[in-house]
Amino acid sequence: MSNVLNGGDVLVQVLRENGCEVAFGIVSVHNLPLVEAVDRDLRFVTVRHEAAAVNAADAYSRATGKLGCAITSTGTGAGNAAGSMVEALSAGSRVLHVTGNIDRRYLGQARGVIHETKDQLGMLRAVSKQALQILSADAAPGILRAAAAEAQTLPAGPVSVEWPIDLQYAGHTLPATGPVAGSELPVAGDDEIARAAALLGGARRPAIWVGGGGRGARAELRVLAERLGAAVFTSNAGRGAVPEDHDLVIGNFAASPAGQELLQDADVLLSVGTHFRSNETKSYKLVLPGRHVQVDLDKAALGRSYPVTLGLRGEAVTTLAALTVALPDASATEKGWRERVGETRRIVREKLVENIGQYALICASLRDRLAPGSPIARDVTIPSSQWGNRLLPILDPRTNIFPLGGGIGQGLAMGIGASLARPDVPTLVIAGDGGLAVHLGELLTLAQEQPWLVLVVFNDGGYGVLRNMQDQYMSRRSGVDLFTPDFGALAQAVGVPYARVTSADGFDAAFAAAVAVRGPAIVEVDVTAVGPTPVPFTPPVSIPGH
Ligand SMILES: Cc1ncc(C[n+]2csc(CCOP(=O)(O)OP(=O)(O)O)c2C)c(N)n1
Ligand SMILES: [Mg+2]
Repeated sequence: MSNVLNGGDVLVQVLRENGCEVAFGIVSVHNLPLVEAVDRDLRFVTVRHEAAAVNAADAYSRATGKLGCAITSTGTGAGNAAGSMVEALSAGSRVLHVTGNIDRRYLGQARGVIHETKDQLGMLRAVSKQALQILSADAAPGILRAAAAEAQTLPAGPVSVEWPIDLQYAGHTLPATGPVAGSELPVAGDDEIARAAALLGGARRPAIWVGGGGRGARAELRVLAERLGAAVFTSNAGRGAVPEDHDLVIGNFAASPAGQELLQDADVLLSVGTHFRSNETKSYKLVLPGRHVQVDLDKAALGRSYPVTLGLRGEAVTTLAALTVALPDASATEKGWRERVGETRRIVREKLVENIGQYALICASLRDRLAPGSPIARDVTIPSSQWGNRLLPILDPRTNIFPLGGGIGQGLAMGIGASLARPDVPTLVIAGDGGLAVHLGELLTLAQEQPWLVLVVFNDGGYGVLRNMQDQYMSRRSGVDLFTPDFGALAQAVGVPYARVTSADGFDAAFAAAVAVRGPAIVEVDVTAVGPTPVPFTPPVSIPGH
């Protein structure tokens, strides 16, 4: 059975096959048929910058585990998407990025066709898992399906497709089937599993470190951690893989003093799907236990940042399930280790609460007023880096939405994408005044789409984290003080309810009222009025001489 369709209809079909119901983008002469078809048959969300389209598609994907889709124009439009493609690539997000291209007959001639770019495919290749080119109507369905499949094949990542505009208008025949996401994932051998199980099963003080690659193995991680009585550390990306209200979860606290101590005292570490990224390992100086079993899909990751006793190449779910089955019946775990883990879990949190003073009230209010399944999108601002990325409990990995690559300005669009995927619960966005300003235009998207989303802006009149670094390490401040808008007037201009908070005590009532709006709302926290945290936050990067 086949039908004659234009390119937009084909894209809709491929999105449907992948359970994707929303695409984000900006309409252009170079994507008109795509936008028209998506808007007609699915949902097209007009963002105000192409970077936001990719961020929203990325978070839609993180919040659901499904494919997210961004549609951009040729040249500048595709280029605008690049920074957010870098983020989607860092995070391994399942994003299909479809962009225009000039008419096929003019390709590669540099004759100055509107939107023409020197090497668009090269640019896309540099920021995506894969970049593909459609060069005929016959090839389009196969290429789109292959792109969607590649984006979702583990290790997942964003895939770009460039599509000449004349071909988007052409008639297409859609074959009944096409490529599907790869299911043939590497599986560790029985011997290796047996050796790893013996190492883990013999551990007196076991620990597990979960990265983003372990997010999908929730049940398996929990069973394994409970069987072993293992301390569960996570990277920022691995947060919530075991819910952070679980007794064994230390969480993203490995670099804290008590976290480090526990990790050093552990005798066997099982790490799962992690880069051991610099920010979480004190730039690789964090000491790990002497015996280390590492599980990763990517062979190159095994032993890359830390030596391994045993590296298992395999996908997390199947490998962890096999490991659990192969564990010896009797537990070797030292008496008292579970209690020590519980104690450390308590200490690292208490210590952080001390360091942030009254901001702990804000943190507690956020968790109390949200649903367990509420997406929690965090831009790169002090409240995220200092406590949102650690203390604010993540109960479900799909709610853990943050720019892994550390780029500011992506939080609001991520929140919008996540909230459209989860309209049943309130979404939180934490942003600073600086990060919000990067894509202030997305306030208009927020006003237009009306998702149930509370944007909490921490306003300190500048790039606070860099200001803290300059105060600590440099002789003067530079480039950190910002003109900030009157957020109340701004909220009024876009018709979004707004409240300003000047004390930590006053936050809960304002936030509760904002959540009760069941639509977009903004809460501004006047950081200058609330006051500084007892311990100022500086990021974990090294400065020569310090
Ligand atoms: C795309 C990008 N540009 C620049 C930076 C450097 N940077 C990191 S945090 C930050 C300040 C963010 O300011 P704000 O959102 O107000 O948060 P605050 O630090 O004040 O809490 C900057 C400029 C970055 N991380 N990403
Ligand atoms: Mg700021």
